[in-house]
Amino acid sequence: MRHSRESHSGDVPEFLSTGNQMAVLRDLLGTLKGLVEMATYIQTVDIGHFATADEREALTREALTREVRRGLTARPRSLSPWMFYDAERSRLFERITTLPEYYPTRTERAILAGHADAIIAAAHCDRSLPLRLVELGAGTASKTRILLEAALRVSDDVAYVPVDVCPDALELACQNIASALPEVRLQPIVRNYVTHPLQLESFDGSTLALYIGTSIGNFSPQEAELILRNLCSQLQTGDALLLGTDMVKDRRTLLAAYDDNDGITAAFNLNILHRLNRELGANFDAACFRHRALWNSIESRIEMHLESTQEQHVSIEHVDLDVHLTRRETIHTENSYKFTDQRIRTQLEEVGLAIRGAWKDSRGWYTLTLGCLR
Ligand code: AVI
Repeated sequence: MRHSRESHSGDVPEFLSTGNQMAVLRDLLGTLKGLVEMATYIQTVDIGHFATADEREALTREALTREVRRGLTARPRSLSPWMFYDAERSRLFERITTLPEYYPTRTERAILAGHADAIIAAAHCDRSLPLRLVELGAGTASKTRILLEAALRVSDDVAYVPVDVCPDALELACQNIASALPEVRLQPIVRNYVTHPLQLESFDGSTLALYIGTSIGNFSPQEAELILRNLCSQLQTGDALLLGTDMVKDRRTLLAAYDDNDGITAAFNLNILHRLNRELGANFDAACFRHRALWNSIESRIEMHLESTQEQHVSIEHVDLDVHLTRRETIHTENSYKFTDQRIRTQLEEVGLAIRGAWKDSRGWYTLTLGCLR
């Protein structure tokens, strides 16, 4: 099946109707130089000089080309998952979040529902000040609404700054919040916060940054540190970060969450191949690959791979690359790190955050931790 062209890294929301479009454009096209470069996921993509949609699309394709060349010529082979988020992958992820096996989303939602007032009270000590919630990777913001409702119970001046690479998701998030909570001021930012560190406008009040949904788990400890460091550089002393983390637990539960019976996670993983076919002229036959999820207890992470079910040659026309895969050879496509209390503490303390509170579900499967900038 051929998918329509989707929004992805580098796209500008020409249609973004909510919030300040000029601010969004400035943010996206502004200071995009001097970017971080990290071993696996994060690459430099400078879109500062490119104003038109065509130029931005060409640049995104160039980044994809570079990543595919790097990842598919390396041993073991790998592809960075953040490069491949498009509307179809986001749609499949939304389905994953409703699966019986995938507990993180509903567990986090239940913790928020039970403790939103306590979280807001801990983050927003001076109630006379305006409160701003800034969310990295906001998606559709369905869980954030719970926190915004709690914020409105203690303050009548609440702003919400959702940040996401996908304009479609951001538009939906803003529509959802605008219709449910019209009092909240919306300031959406389209940005790939992985490649382009966030730049927030100065704010006369307290800021609560949200990095929930265990998104941090998709990055190595070093990458996670850099993302949190960049985020904290935009906060003032006393501002807070709420971090959502999935905890280490029994192997069976973890594996089931990443290899569900309905094959939705498999489709989410295989979607990478469809995107390479569509955008880079590759000829992957998805039927010749199978989804594999494994628990790496040494690294404390679930790994997702695509395993070649037969010896095969694949050509990727626009990358000018032929790949020979042996039977059982794998392409490593995602990591999802699982946390311990100690690891959360280290991750927060190394970027200058002191833990002010932590909330868990009754099984201890998931933790929301509030860190305050010292
Ligand atoms: C987006 N991220 C937090 C998900 C996770 O659990 O690591 C991505 C995912 N991959 C497969 N299932 C869900």
